Amino acid sequence: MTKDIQWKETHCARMDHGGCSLLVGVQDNEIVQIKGNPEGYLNKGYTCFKGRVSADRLTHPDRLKHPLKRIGERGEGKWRRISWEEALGETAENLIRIKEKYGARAVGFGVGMPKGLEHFVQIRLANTFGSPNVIASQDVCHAPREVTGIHTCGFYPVADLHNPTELILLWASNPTSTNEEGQIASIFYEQLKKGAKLIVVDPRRIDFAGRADLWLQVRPGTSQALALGFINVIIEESLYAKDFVEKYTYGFEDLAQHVKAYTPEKVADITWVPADLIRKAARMYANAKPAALSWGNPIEHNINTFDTTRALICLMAICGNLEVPGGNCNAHDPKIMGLGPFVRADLVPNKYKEMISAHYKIIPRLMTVAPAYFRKAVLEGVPYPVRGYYGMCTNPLMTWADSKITYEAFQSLDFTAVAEIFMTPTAAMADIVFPVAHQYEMNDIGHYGIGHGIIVARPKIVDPPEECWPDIKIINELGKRISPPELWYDDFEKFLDDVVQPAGLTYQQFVEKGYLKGPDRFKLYEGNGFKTPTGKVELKLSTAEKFKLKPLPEFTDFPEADDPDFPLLLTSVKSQYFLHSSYRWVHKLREKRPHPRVEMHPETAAHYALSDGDEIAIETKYGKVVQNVHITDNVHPRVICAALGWWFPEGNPADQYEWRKSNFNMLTSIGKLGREFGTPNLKSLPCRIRKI
Ligand SMILES: Nc1nc2c(c(=O)[nH]1)N[C@H]1C(S)=C(S)[C@@H](COP(=O)(O)OP(=O)(O)OC[C@H]3O[C@@H](n4cnc5c(=O)[nH]c(N)nc54)[C@H](O)[C@@H]3O)O[C@H]1N2
Ligand SMILES: Nc1nc2c(c(=O)[nH]1)N[C@H]1C(S)=C(S)[C@@H](COP(=O)(O)OP(=O)(O)OC[C@H]3O[C@@H](n4cnc5c(=O)[nH]c(N)nc54)[C@H](O)[C@@H]3O)O[C@H]1N2
Ligand code: SF4
Ligand SMILES: [Mo]
Repeated sequence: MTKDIQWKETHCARMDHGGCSLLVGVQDNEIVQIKGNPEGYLNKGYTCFKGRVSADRLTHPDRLKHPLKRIGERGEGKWRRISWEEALGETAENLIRIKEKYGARAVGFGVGMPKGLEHFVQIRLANTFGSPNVIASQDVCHAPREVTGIHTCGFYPVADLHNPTELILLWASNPTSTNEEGQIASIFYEQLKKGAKLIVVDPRRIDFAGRADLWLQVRPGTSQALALGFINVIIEESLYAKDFVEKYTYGFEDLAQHVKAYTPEKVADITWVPADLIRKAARMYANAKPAALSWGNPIEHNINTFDTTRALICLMAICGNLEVPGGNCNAHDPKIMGLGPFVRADLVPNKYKEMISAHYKIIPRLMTVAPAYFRKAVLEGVPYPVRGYYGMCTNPLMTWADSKITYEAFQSLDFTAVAEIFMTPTAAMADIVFPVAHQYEMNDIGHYGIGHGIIVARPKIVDPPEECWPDIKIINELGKRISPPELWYDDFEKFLDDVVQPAGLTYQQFVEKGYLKGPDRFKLYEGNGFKTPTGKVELKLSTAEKFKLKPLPEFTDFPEADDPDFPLLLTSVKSQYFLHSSYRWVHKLREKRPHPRVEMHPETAAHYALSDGDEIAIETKYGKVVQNVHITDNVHPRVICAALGWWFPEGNPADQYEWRKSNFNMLTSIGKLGREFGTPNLKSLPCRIRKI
């Protein structure tokens, strides 16, 4: 007899940044239904399709269920099942051998999009092993916003959508697909219902553009010019917050002088946004008190990301929107363990000087190594040899720019271990593959270290397959073998207790609460100033000379020069049905989007005589891929928008599942990088297309 459905509470994860509180129906150790929890702090009952089918990740017959050792060539798809003891032992032996020969820094510890607490336990592993090299996609994901924020105003300014706002300026973000920064789309709808105005800056007509008061269809890769145009209008028309600017900013006169060059007419030429619309939008933003600027990922997807994030923070500041309710705030953490002690940063005190990227004089405060620099170290030995890698929660062959170089780097490494839920093109190149327990199968904490002032409980709901271990357990056991064992726990779940211990809670007590949020604190600057060298918001950076940074944000050129041989501009968006390169193997998701599709305007399609569904080759200077045409007037006739992260789990294992065929990062290059973060151009790439 089957038992009644039991409903358990947890938070969604590993499908985007996560955050929806869920009610999960369980019968006989199997999840039978998932629905939104009306009490959820971030989502208030909302869920998306992929959240509702997320339990299908657990039951796929081809899921990895045993540790594997490669027996064929790298990427040939030949494996032998081994025991955990053997998998951990062999990994430890190899990493220690590399350490003995080249030093601890010759091993890179890889993480992907922060998915859960294991992200930080992995950083701890790098530290206990003694390696300064944590390899992360931060160069294209949030570090530019966070670190530029710290340099400009002393904190990472997050849109406060939990307090009433008069206007949301949604800049390069598509919450109905991505819930960027864990700000669930429902929270935007609520603000709009209560009368907030909306301006959308996006080259595509996203869902929210339909609801917006203004939509600025910006040319990809020109956001910093547009932001400087806004600032020009706001200063020229004297719409800025004079009292705040006078008391709390540094370098206003320099900025004012500097932006004179960015007239709406000039900016219109660069950005394709008509001058009148720039004026109108700038006035609307400046006159709304308060206004929240909710920014997205593409501002970090080109070599000019430092200028872009700087310009946007200057815009928030001169309109007096920093640290006010409904503006852009410093989200204070609840009483939880700080990241530094949790990852044992003290064990590698000279990390910033010793990490690979130190060689490239990156911006201070960026503590992970950009994938571009990691691969140069592997392939060229610059600034020193790097020969080993342990990665989890990441699929670099698909998600790092310049996939051909990624392939070469993974071919060249002496040893690679990967922890995964499913065999991927990257895992296929590993020497050892660890099978992991997944969301719903382990206790976890979400949003730790994300900078939004909240952590959410993700308690275990069902048991994992027998040999699938949570990443934290794998790291804990590996840690005991490759670093001083006393730095690790008998019971790996102690790491969960550690995080909430300062709040006087055990993990189980935290689960009862569901989430912990820090205090709302506004206008702390009135007493303390800003945490910058001048104590003010640095519109002009006082440390520019010392750190060799640009004092003022500027537009110098397009990320890549126009090229008549490549007449179209290529950009991309994240699919609402997948997370980057993940889950093409989940049938209910794949049914929604069976093929990689590239959006193009009807005029463009007509020009190339293309119809919906046609296979086309998309080519940049760097490579070529195949995707299927999807005709829509949501995009500009000169812009095409391709799909990311595509490989084919049903494809030939001996060919690493056709990882080249439709993979967007075959079209990108690491030949040109932004100096501050090591960011490559992922968007705004000149391209051409042809029918196959
Ligand atoms: N061209 C281009 N490149 C991009 C982007 C872009 O917009 N354009 N976006 C960039 C951004 S913002 C990011 S954050 C990165 C993301 O890059 P990645 O983090 O590398 O990509 P994902 O597909 O999110 O995750 C990779 C793997 O994690 C595995 N996984 C999921 N859950 C778990 C788990 O619990 N444990 C373990 N061990 N593995 C798990 C999945 O199966 C998947 O294979 O990509 C970046 N790359
Ligand atoms: N479903 C789903 N959700 C996700 C993810 C996922 O892969 N899938 N990834 C997660 C991660 S790690 C991240 S970082 C976030 C990212 O979340 P978002 O920032 O929302 O993601 P994107 O889809 O990269 O881009 C958002 C919007 O920017 C527009 N855009 C593209 N190029 C440009 C440009 O040059 N200028 C401007 N102004 N806009 C541009 C796109 O048209 C798109 O509508 O999403 C998270 N959530
Ligand atoms: S919006 Fe994100 S957190 Fe919410 S259900 Fe969907 S995938 Fe999960
Ligand atoms: Mo990201």
